[in-house]
Amino acid sequence: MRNIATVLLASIFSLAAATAAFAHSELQSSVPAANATVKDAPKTIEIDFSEELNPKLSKIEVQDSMGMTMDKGDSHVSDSDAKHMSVDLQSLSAGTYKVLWTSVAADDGHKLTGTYTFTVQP
Ligand SMILES: [Cu+2]
Repeated sequence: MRNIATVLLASIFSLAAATAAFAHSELQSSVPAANATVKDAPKTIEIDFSEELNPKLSKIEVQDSMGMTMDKGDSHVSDSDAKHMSVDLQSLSAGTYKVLWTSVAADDGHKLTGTYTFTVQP
């Protein structure tokens, strides 16, 4: 009986761990896409996440190859879609840019960060 209880408890714990992992808000897709080369300089960065975001703590920043800020500092989660975040960009010339995102899941407050680059090549 004791063994069954232990196994049961173990499976409840691993289920809980799997559920918690789902609550992390991962990057699902972005425009421009990670590692993309685009002809026209984008005016915004758009990212869709796997879970609803905390709008106060989640953000996107964009830097040029020198580490200069190239976004307009207006990163925000969409009012109509809490999984969607965007930021407006200054005018980008040819070059490679780095997108740095921070997602904080609305439900459990778990934080993730990530970066990717894209290239503007008119
Ligand atoms: Cu989580």
